Amino acid sequence: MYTQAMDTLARESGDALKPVRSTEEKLLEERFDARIDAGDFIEAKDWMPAHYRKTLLRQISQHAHSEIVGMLPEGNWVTRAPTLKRKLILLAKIQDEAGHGLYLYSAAETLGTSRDQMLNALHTGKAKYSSIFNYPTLTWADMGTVGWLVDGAAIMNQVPICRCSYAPYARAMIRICREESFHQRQGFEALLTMMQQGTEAQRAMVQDAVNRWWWPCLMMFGPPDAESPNSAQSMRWGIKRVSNDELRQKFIDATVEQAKLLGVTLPDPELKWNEERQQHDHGPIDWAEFWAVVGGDGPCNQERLGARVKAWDDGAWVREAALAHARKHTPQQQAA
Ligand code: BYC
Repeated sequence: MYTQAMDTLARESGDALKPVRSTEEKLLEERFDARIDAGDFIEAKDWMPAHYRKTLLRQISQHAHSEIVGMLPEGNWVTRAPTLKRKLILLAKIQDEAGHGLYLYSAAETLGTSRDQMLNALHTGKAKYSSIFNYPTLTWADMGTVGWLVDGAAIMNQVPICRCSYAPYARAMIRICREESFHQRQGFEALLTMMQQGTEAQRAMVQDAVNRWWWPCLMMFGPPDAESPNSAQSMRWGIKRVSNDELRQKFIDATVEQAKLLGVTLPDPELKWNEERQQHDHGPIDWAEFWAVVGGDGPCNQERLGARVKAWDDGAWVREAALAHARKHTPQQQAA
């Protein structure tokens, strides 16, 4: 609908700018809200408010960027996996993540922004990706811990997105979540092997990895609800179904039990069961650290972005060759 492009701003009394909406647009918005309230899914060609489109594009493209940046800390360990079996599992997981990036970029493209534009935003530091991938993977136990905790947190956050009101995103998430489940289980199993069959040094390596990843994993769910600028509107539109704090709490409650099975300690002396709330209490999260990492000041931000930009530059010849091949096969070329 042409009205989607009519994002005109009119100067009202004073200096405040307010969008002018036609009667038709107001009607469209009412119908859209009614569809959301009825639990309908929105498809790419349906009318949607400009802000809904923008919010989705922001979240889906950030999610896609997280998948492909998330390949880097693991790629670091492919040549050092301890056995052939572990190497194959790790390679499969990393390939899955490339696939997740592709599904998500495709879902975002349905909203009218090209992949090149999204990647440009990533490479120039304008777009965000998950804070978690700005931490280093120092030992082999980090691979198991990333699978167990990082993918575990990702599943907790992503399962509700399978019911996101924007259908192309929801469809992509169903497949992604199935694969994430394998990722989490392989991580847990790798750690269990080290804890039950490993040496004292290997068990200490697992505990050290858990100590380093626990708090950054809790930050993955985003800022507390009261300080989350996007949550209220995203929940209203059914983009987010469960709040940042609720998901974080569910993750903590589930992980405490798994940690007992593994025989590791979670590095929070204040972590304890609260009978009244029927949930675990936990110690304070260092939000200053979170915002520093999100703002570009984490331990590996520069390295991660540098690696992505290099991969893009190194791949220029592939893109050029693919374009040349496509041009050769266009009907005009064939007719000539
Ligand atoms: N890191 O208002 P809020 C994976 C930003 S992939 C960086 O609560 P929202 C995996 C947020 O963007 C993991 N930035 O935002 C892959 C916002 O800034 P802008 C990625 C963060 O969007 C490979 C500001 O803080 N998962 O798991 O309502 C291997 C205020 O936050 C973070 C997804 O992307 C963060 N952790 O909620 C293994 C899932 N948190 O954009 C694993 C989809 C917040 O206004 N995304 N910010 O400048 C979401 O569910 C939501 O976007 C979030 C944030 C819960 C992450």
